[in-house]
This record gives sequence, structure tokens and C-alpha cells, in this order.
Amino acid sequence: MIAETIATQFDVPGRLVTLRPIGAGNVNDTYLVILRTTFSEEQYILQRINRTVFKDPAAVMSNMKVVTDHAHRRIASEADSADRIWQLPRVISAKDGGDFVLDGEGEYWRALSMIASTISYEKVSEPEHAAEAGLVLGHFQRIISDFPIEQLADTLPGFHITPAYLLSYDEALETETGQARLAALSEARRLSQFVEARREFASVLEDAREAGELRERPIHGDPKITNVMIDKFTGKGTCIVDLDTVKPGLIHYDIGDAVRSGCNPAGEETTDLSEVFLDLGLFEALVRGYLTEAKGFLTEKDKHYLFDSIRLITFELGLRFFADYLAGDVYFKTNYDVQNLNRARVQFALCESIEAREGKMRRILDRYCQ
Ligand code: GN1
Ligand code: MG
Repeated sequence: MIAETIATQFDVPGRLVTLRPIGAGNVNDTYLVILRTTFSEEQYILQRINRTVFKDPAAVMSNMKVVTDHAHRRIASEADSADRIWQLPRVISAKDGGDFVLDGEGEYWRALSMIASTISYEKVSEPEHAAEAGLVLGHFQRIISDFPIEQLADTLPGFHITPAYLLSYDEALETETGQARLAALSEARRLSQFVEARREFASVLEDAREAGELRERPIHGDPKITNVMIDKFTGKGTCIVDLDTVKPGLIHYDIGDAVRSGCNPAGEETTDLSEVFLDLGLFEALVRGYLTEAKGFLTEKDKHYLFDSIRLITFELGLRFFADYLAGDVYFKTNYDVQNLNRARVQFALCESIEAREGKMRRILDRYCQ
């Protein structure tokens, strides 16, 4: 169903003026909707939830609603002592009172409040930006850290469970498409060797969880740099968006994802591998920002696994992109043929750079964890 007919079904006043696609998400479709009344203009974010990825969109919305309600209460209670106005999108109800609109084709649409006068970037080049990204993630994790995970559904089983992605990768390799794509490019075979050399490492976080060293908490799940909103006037972070993947998990998935996306100045989509590296200046800033907020709720064991989680989540995303390439590009949206292969090459190059900087990164983590 076309977005225009859905856009007027939410509880926002005014007549529809226009609607345009925004954002560069790899999963959902996102639009900015503008409506006008006699005396004002209203803007909100309309999204169609990707049902191939999220099998139970209603559960995604329920998680989002309860967590944002909780976070808004925490933000309000701390407002007087905060150095900024922290924000977080609000779920806008449909006119029928629900958290989403279901169209005639079974697609789920949701509306979220617009965080105005903010901007997000695909890449990071300034340490100040990396520090704000770390601070925003730490702040978000902190204000949801006391939310009971029993009240959150597991909306994406297997999400960030690296050994499970290895299994899907093995399956994709066995398919006809997988075999053909592997045979066609020597670069694909190089990547498969890269994976083989890290098979054992893949279970580092899940082993620690099973051993009782790490425990689940509410997490964001997708704190990549494009999801961190920066105030256009002050340059400070104001919030983190894209709350689909808020669910129980290890906070390590989040910090790993924030570092892999916030400390590689080349971004995820470059095709020039020589530009890809873990920038230690950005890393130090991001860690400083993150731990300012997070130090208080991290255990010694949590801290112990920070480096591994950064290496792992970078490897994992490369593995996810590569497996999707082998499977015929069925999960991540693509604009050109070998895009998922290229995305995998970038993450694996970044993973190598992280491995080469292990000593320095561990020293930085230790310094700010004190
Ligand atoms: C997807 O939709 P988007 O772009 O926010 C993916 C993340 C990846 C990211 C990589 C639900 O996020 O896990 O890290 O692409 N989201 C899901 O760009 O799989
Ligand atoms: Mg997302």
C-alpha cells in the first residue's frame, strides 16, 4: 500500500502536505511526513517495518512502547541535573488507538515523533563526534538498565549470537547460489578463509554468558553512528533512534557495534579498503564518552570482555554481510550487485585493524575503566 494513504491514519493534526523517503537504513523503509494546520506545521517519521526481518512487528512495537515510556520517565526525573535536553522519539498512536497501522497487504506501519534540529552522519571524523556517540549510547543503556527484561520480547531470535550466524553462513555456503558466488570471485574465497581462521573466537561472548560471567540486560541492538542524533546548534548528542532492536541482550553487542561504526573514518560503504582502519583517536574519545555514563553499571567481568566484543561484533557484521551475499542478498537491502560482498570486505578489514591494535585498545579501555 502506498505510504500517502497510511500517513493520515496517525494521531497527528493537519492536512498532509508531503512525504519523502529519508534515512539510509538497511532494513526498514523510512519517510518524513509533513502536515499543516491553520497555524502550524507538524512533522513526524513514518516507517514500514520489514517483515522478512521482524517476524512479529507487533512485539517490536510493544518493546518500543514500554522502553520509551520508561526512558521518558527517567529522562524527566533527571532533567534538572542534566547538561542538555536528552530526547528520545515517542511512539505516536494511530487514530484507532493502536501502536501501528496494518495495511491491506499485511504490512505494519508506525509513526514516531521527529527529533527536530538534529542531524546524523554516516561517518565520523572528529573525536568530539565519537565522544558524543559514546555518551549517547552510555546514557541510553543507563536509563534503560533498570527496566525488567522479562517484560521484553525476543523480537529477533539469534540477533548478535555470532555462533548462530556461523551456522547460517555454513548453510548459505552449501546452497547452489552460495557455491556459484564463491567460485566466481577469488575475493569471496579470501573472505571465506578469513572466517575459517576465526571460527573458534566466534563463541567468546556466548561462552562467557553460558559460564555466568555476563548477563542479559535491555540493549539498543543497533547503535550505529547514523542512529546517533547530534544537535545542529550545540554539536552535542541528544538521542539515539532506530529502536526496533531494543530487547534483552549483552551490552557488549552495543559497545562493539558503536565502536565498529564510530571509529572507522571510511564508513561502512566505502569500496577502498586502504581507507579502512580503527582510528585510535576516535576510539579513545568514544570510550571516554561511553564510560562517563556506563562505568557505574558495568561489572568487572563486563569490562573484561569489552575488547573482545569490539573485535567480535565487527567480525560478526562482516560475516552477516558475507553470508547474505552467498545467500543471494535476501536480508540487507542493496543498490548494486556485489554490495554485500564489499560491505563484508570493509568489516573484515576493520576487524584486522582492530586485531593489530589490540594492545593499544586494551590500554585505553583499562585507563577509562578505572
Ligand atoms: C541493519 O537497518 P539498519 O541499517 O539500522 C542491521 C544491523 C546492522 C546494520 C549495518 C535488524 O541496521 O544489525 O548492524 O544494518 N539491523 C538488523 O549497517 O539486522
Ligand atoms: Mg536498525
